[in-house]
Amino acid sequence: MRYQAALRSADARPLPLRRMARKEKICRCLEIAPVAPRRIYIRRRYFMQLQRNFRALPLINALWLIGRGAFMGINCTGCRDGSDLDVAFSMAFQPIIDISTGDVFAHEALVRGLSGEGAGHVLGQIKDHNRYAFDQQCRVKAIELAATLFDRQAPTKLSINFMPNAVYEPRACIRVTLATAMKTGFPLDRIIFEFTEDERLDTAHVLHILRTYRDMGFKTAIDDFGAGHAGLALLSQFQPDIVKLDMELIRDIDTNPVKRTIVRHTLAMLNDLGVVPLCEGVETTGELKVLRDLGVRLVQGYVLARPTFESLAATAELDGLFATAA
Ligand SMILES: [Ca+2]
Repeated sequence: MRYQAALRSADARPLPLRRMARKEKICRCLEIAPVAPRRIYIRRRYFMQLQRNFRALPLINALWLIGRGAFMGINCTGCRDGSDLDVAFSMAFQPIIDISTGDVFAHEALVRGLSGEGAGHVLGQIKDHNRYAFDQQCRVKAIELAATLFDRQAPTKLSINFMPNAVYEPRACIRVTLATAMKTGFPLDRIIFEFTEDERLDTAHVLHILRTYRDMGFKTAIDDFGAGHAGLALLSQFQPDIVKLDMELIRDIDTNPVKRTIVRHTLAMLNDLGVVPLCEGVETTGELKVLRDLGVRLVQGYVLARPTFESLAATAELDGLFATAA
């Protein structure tokens, strides 16, 4: 409400013409009706202060959407911060490399036990009663750890797996994520939300989440594309920033001409749609070389780096690997 009040009490003085384009862009982000842009006056000083503090217009946009959601009565009794979760866990990080430059594009946060046990150890304890709290705490832990581990000056992104069936209403359920990002100063446009489609999910619900997250300034990714139910039907209705090709398509692609054909055409399709492909589960230099020859830039897999517990993988040793694959 504070943000709405700030907007309502906006300056009654119109912005100079040269700033109209910027103002209209802000209005679009805030979903303010564009019918009479000259009559919408924004307290510039207020926004500039927010931008200085958080260096991100998407955050302002997100706060507006949340405020509007609260105003519209969007809330739910399950909206807790997950602090009462009865499962202890932490995170490992696996880099996603841009093999055209050798730079780390992002780190995916992967759930682990407190002593580094595999994801199955933790996920086996997640049931209906704690799914929401777990999903909330995954986001909190990933952002808190990333805020301490990531180089603040680098544009490296953080990729978080979220559970669509643990999101009741995206605007309400994102509050803890935003609060954590604000507390740690982690920019929203450096967060990618990736998810896997599941047969039990309501597609309309998934689309609502993805579109809301995009409006808030987050990046989105479809995970495990080509496996199970994560496929073309969803892509036809929503084009995310990134599609992660499932590791089953990548495995042995250097010796399997059928997989090469499927991946080559999938890449062409994604290129036409303006979606960035990411190949995950790359384990051999042979697979890496084929993907590079097919024009893939973003790669994730053991051949580049394994997940490292509560730390970031050293990527300096990748030079030798690229030389091998060349
Ligand atoms: Ca994933």
